[in-house]
Amino acid sequence: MKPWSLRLASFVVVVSAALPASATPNFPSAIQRDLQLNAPPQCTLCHNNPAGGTGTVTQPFGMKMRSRGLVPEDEGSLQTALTALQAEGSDVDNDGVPDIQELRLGTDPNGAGEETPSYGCGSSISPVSPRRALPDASVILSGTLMAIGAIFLRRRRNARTERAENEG
Ligand SMILES: [Ca+2]
Repeated sequence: MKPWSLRLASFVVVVSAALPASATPNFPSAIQRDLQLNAPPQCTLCHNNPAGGTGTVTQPFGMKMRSRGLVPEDEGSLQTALTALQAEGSDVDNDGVPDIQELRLGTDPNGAGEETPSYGCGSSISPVSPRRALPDASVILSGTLMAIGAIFLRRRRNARTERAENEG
């Protein structure tokens, strides 16, 4: 039987793996750099929520980028997909203004609103929803599990030390 600390470590690894992945954090700044935008686009350019995660790329622009080879965590695939959309003049909201041009103009290529807010992943410019500025639940849960694990390991070590002192 495995020591309980190994079982705890396994549990933390399994729970962490099961948590939803966040949006690829470098993509907004990479898009800003590649298209020479004044500010990085929000994660909701591609994801259906500001925190992102697996299965949340449901925005038309994000789906189009994926159809042109975009994969998470791969800036090369991001550049390839942006180049493809620009070359084909993609216009996912069919308003006559190509997606890449909309990004440069600061408008939302998905047609959802007047403009793309100019802040990165997880940020919020709306003072009415301050909870968006909080870390996402997976970060809080992972941190809590690690803290609990550290407390248990310390208690076990202290108990061993105490036992050794009593015996010796
Ligand atoms: Ca458009």
